Amino acid sequence: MTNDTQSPVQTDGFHLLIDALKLNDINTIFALPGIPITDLTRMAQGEGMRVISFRHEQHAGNAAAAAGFLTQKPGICLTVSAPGFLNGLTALTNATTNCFPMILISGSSEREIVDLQQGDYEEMDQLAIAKPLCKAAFRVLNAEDIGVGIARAIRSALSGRPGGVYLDLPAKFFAQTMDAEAGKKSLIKVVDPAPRQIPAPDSVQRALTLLKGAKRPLIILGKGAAYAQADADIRALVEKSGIPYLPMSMAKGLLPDTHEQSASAARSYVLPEADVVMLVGARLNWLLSQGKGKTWGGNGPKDWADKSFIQIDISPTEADSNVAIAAPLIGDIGSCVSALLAGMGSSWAKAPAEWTSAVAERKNKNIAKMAETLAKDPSPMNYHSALAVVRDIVKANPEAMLVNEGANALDFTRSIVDMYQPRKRLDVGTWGIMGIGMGFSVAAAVVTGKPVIAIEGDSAFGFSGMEVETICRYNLPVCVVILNNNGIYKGTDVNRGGGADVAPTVFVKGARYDKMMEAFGGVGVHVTTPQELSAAMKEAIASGKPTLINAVIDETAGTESGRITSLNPKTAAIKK
Ligand code: OXT
Ligand code: ADP
Ligand code: MG
Repeated sequence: MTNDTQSPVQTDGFHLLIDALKLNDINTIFALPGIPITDLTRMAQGEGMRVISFRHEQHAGNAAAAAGFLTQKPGICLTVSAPGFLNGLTALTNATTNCFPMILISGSSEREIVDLQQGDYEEMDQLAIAKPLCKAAFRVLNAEDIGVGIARAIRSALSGRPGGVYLDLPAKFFAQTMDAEAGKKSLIKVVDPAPRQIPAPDSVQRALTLLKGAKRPLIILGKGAAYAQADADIRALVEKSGIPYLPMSMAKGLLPDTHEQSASAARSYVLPEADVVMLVGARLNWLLSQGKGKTWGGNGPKDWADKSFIQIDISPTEADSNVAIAAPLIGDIGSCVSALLAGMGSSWAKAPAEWTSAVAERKNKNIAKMAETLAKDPSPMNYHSALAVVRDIVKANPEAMLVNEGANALDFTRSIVDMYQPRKRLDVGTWGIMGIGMGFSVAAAVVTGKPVIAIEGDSAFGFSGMEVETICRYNLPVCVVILNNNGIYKGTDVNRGGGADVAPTVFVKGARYDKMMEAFGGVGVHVTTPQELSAAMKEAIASGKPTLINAVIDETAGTESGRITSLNPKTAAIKK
């Protein structure tokens, strides 16, 4: 029905939302349908968007987060109210923690009923719950406001430090109608959503002066540097300065891990020895021992090491969060790095040879030691002999995406498998969270179209394992390798009470995860040797078929919590 003042053509909340996303070049939605967004998923698909439908919202959310990291556009996750929203919230919060841009759009119950707590279907004050857990949260009540709502969500997710944004859409919004022409006019194409932030010239000079005087400089590249897509300039900065660099896990491949200036294999040497450390998109959080203590050459865990930091970051409040930052360089990484390069001029002296050759000596020793270990072929297969295979496969397929989670399965993969190209490695990130595996894999395949290799601990895989159905449904080129040691960390723990239950960290022995993939029409392979693993991985990559390789490894091989054993609280002196 139309009245005199309306044009005959009407639109509604559903279509305006879809149009607002498409207008901003967002063409993929990671979703799980249900009331009140079922029709939205159908219509979005009908309007030419890619709608990837998941089995659990956390994985749809993780996929959106990974898509955001890879593309510098906010990934979209769409969920139903209360329980669906809550399932997606972990991913939204994790994305915010990781500084990945995403938007969680959730249907919600009617405001009037929620606010009076009258018991609506899936009633929950979702906006209030989301607010402290993400970067920004908005609600749109009227169809005519969705253009502004999407624009604000995009700007909030992308500008400054990227992060997760929540957009609350009560059920009534979707069916609201309005004049189509007026609706079209109400939409906003966001101009320059992540404006460059040019560093102040004096802060560039301060950083250069510090670098120039350094005897033992070190560069640490973090996942912010990978996100920034300033790959050529970052490489130029490293090479022009001649400074050894350490990539954090998701910055691996920004320069090939085989680069002569990579100090990965000399980590425990360069951190305490360096006198000037330049952080590029990396925070001094737990992964870097907060910049203090023995890791950095200090005496006790709280002892500030005797060194100066330069920190390149887009967030002006990041500096001094843990230790004093002598030269904060605030701006976007692309602008900061190019300003440094310009300031270095053509006669910049490379890092002192005494330092670089000392680093090289340590590093080569460690690499030789690692090569010896990798050359062994023990029976049963262990992390090293299995990952030596993965290392070769990734070397032969440098464009492949690598997803990685677990404890030992994570830590050994990080140090054994070299990466050759930027943004090819996705992992547990700042929280060390399990459950990103299949969601990240789906996004990696959908966004890049390249083969995906997911190296998973058997526990880690369990958090998102049901999404192998999603992988099969969309026929994605994902090869999941489960390093199966029958449990969390290892499979040999015992029940200390002597009862019939197995220990809390132990799983069903000899589990056949490969059968899960077969159940949905994918390829399942059970392997026990490196030769079998190699053949199965090669076949998976060549065929592009969804594949799950159950790689049985020595159940005694792992250590508690992998490389972060020291973070486990120690028992007090109470012994039975
Ligand atoms: O210099 P040194 O001599 O020290 O040597 C270092 C390098 O120099 C050297 N290296 C090399 N050598 C030779 N060649 C090369 N190329 C080379 N590269 C490096 O190797 C060593 C190590 O180098 P690295 O790794 O760089 O150095 P380091 O000191 O380890 O770095 C410190 C860190 C902190 C940066 C690093 O360790 C790191 O990034 N760690 C991340 C750890 C992490 O996030 N772990 C995940 C969480 S563990 C735990 O929480 C788990 N849970 C609980 C749980 C979680 N997380 N989430 C949720 C939602 N619920 C519960 C669970 C359930 S893990 C887990 C499951 C575990 O079981 P699985 O079955 O899945 O896995 P398995 O363990 O396999 O059974
Ligand atoms: P890692 O875990 O790899 O050490 P972190 O997640 O701790 O990395 O740090 C990433 C940092 O990068 C964050 O402090 C974030 O503010 C910053 N960052 C993200 N994107 C940019 C960008 N485009 N320019 C500058 N800094 C950025
Ligand atoms: Mg395990």
